[in-house]
Amino acid sequence: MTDRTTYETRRGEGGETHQVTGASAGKQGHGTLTSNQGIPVSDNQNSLKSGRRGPTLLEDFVLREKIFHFDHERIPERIVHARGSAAHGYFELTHSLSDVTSADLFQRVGDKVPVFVRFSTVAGGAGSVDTPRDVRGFAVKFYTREGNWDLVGNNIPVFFIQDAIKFPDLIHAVKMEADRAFPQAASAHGTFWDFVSLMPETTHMLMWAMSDRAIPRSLRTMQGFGIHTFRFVNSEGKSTFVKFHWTPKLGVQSTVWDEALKLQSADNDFHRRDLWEAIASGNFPEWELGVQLFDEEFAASLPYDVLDATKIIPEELLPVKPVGRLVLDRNPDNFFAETEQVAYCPANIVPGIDFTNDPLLQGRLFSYLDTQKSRLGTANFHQLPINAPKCPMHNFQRDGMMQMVVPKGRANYEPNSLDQANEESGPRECPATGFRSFERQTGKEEQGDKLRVRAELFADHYSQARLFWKSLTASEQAHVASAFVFELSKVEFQHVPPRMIANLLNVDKRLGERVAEGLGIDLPDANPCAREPLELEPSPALSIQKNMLETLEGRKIGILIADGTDAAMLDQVTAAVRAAGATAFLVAPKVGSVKLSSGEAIAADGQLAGSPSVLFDALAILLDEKATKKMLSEAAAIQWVMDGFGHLKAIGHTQASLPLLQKAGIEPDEGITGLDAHFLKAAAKRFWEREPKLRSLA
Ligand code: HDD
Repeated sequence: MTDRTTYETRRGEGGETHQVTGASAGKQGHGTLTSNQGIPVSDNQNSLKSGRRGPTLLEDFVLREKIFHFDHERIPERIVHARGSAAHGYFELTHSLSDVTSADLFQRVGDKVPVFVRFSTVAGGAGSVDTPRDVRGFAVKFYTREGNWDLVGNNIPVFFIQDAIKFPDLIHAVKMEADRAFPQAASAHGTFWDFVSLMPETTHMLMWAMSDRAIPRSLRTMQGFGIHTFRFVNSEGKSTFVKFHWTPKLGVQSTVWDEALKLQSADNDFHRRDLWEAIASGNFPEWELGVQLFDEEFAASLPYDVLDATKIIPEELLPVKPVGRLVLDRNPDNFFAETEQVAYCPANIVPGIDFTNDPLLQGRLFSYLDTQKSRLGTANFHQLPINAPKCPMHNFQRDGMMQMVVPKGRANYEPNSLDQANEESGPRECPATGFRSFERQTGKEEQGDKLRVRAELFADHYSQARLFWKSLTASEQAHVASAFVFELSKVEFQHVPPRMIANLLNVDKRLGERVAEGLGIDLPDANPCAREPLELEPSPALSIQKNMLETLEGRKIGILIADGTDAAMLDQVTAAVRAAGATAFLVAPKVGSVKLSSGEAIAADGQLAGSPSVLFDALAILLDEKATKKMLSEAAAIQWVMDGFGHLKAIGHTQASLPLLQKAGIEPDEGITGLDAHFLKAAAKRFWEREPKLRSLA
């Protein structure tokens, strides 16, 4: 809506400004509904008709404009990463990197730059669920004083393929199948496994994608990675290789597979809602940015290629140096204008940062700019508020569809000799501060004949897949093996699972055997390796379970109450949960009113059937004897407890609620507690050791 009292029109060469003033300007204030032309609307309920029961008239411009605009509300969704959620925030520098980069945002400790961060799934459409097994995008736009820098990464530090030329094939294979348009948001289908089993370079990433990393509990508990090796360049022009890592303050947390599946029906928007609510309630999600810095000599000493995006550098070998914090403190004002229209591009870099020859990165530098033209429809997409730099921007690019800027003056070319004093001649390049590509003295490998080849060490497809496998706990390994079984069990091409297992045998013999046993098929021979795998040292930093933070901060505790619940105990439990930094969410059979033991009636936060226990990190059951008896014939209550137990969560309960636990088949263990301090400690954990008693894993 246009505020007509301040609306300005610009006219003529001189660009004088005319304000709409006078008595008529004030007639419609902020509250008046208008058309897009600013014409006040008298009736927004009825179209214009000829007679009471007659036809609608073509002259009804109010109706036509409204429907015309509605018809064009959607833009093409992203070909990948279509489903996403985003937030505003800032990046604050905690350690200066001025020795290795001239990038302005890395100079002065305490400096903050605004950011917009979008998290996403990869395979599903914009309306798909939040919790499929999938890689998560982690894209950060830094609005620095020297222009926008986009670090467009994922929550897994490696990628499926080594060369961008394979990206369309990978994405075609993983998305819903071409003829039938299913499955939505799932890699568990024939074409995906057909493709990846033919591409041994995907093996390392598949190990991660089948691990618990691909079923995060919250966007707030994911790591992020820049993946490629980038370059820093300092003020002397010296280059240092760099890999970027985001580490969540709350630690990395994931779900159990059965929980992720059930979350899909419990709440399609589980991650989106969680991010939104955390920010809205002032619990701002936070990550630490860390860098791994190294030189050419170190790179040459590694048995793998740092230009190969299917490889990591273990942090035990090259520590991650903390440099700053990312805080998300503001939800978007409008999902479409910001989250949908934000256009990231790995080619957006600032002076002091540069690319390497990673062939996957090089292909990305073209793809993102290109896709924005098709999504946002015009080369002027950079003018959208969410994409525009927050520093001054001047050049001689002009016109194009949807030009929002009204450039002044005659100079739209350069060089020109128009009057500089009046700034009529426009901006000029600046050799001293402008972006300069790093001038590397290229070696034999980096120049020469035109070749469609890959560098030699790229042929090692299994060493790091094995390293990852060896770094996991037994429970995490069982999850990986079971995920392979689950996914391959959905593949109807009989010849594909054996071929995949033949690759897995090169990672670890037992892994291959376990997947074959889980599927109930014969064990194939291992695939021949292009390069024999190396025995690399495990990296404990890669395990979630080994590094999980035992904290209640940022978690959500589901508290089951009903008529008769002890008021004092409820007070005590909710106060303790809140004091520990978690949210207490009251679940009751009737949401409107629960009559506590004190006679006080309170409202619950959620109704039992609509608030399954998958939504919570730990459960507390505060039922008295009478309520427990009622719940024994309430499927939702039994399922609530059974799932909480099955998803390896702590359950604190009153003595009177014990029969409900028994009915749910729960055998007490360390995670089943009273409602005392022990519960708070248990609620900060998952009880992995419970799992083998509950389900057979591969
Ligand atoms: Fe990509 C979107 C991450 C390889 C082509 N990619 C996209 C997004 C993320 C990534 C997080 C969503 C950004 C947002 O929230 O809007 N992509 C990656 C990572 C890769 C990667 C970490 C490998 C290390 N991507 C990659 C390749 C190509 C693309 C090799 C093509 C050659 N990616 C695109 C794209 C998208 C995209 C088609 C879709 C929407 C968009 O760019 O803006 O251009």
